Amino acid sequence: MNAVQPNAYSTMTTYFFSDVHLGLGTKETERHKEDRLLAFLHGIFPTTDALFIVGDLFDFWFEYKTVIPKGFHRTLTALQEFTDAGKPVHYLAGNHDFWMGDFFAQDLGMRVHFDPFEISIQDKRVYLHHGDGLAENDLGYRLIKPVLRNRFNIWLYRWLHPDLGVRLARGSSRTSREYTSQKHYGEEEGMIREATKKIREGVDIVIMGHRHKPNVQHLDHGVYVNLGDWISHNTYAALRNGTIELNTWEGSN
Ligand SMILES: [Mn+2]
Repeated sequence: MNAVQPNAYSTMTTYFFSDVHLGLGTKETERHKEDRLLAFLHGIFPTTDALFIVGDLFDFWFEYKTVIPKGFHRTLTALQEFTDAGKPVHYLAGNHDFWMGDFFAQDLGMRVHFDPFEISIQDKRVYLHHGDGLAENDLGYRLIKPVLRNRFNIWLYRWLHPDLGVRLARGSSRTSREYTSQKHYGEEEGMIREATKKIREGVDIVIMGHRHKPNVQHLDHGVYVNLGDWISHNTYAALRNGTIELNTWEGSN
């Protein structure tokens, strides 16, 4: 990597994306989606000073002490190029990929977060939350979330054969998506309410995903950004000189 020139530093950018849901569709669809993501990662690489994945990179991720799922090696390698080059990659778990083990931190050198967190970037207070669990009326999910994240349950699940475990999980991931899409849980309202609360506490920028609907909204003295997704929108946020914007990846930088 070239040394950063002092005058080039101002163009250095922090990027955010979420909800790629790798592994969601057919082999063909997923191949194309991963191609788009890789082109994006390759395109932003030179100007990236840090990269944030705001959840649901995978439609389902589960790892064992000695085994990780196949099919995603190109993305994993591309992300490792960032960390190898000294560009920090933060990965905040979403509701589809919170069963991460130590692979991302230990092998890929990423900074893994399992809970929403605040971080200071370019003198801005930035708050990151995947966006799940904020819906007012979704009591079912609020009750099940601690069960799914329970260490003992994860340990038990690990003893299923991976071919069986992954099949079960894919089925339930699909069922929960169909179930959720039929109901109105006030998800968006819950997210905006949480964003407003954070901004009133002094946060400048709130970034979420999960909704699969790109959105930028100014709330009080801050801004709320929903990152959209990489299933149909190919959207990402760029923070440059303290200003955040939501962009669509059009195939070049
Ligand atoms: Mn999600």
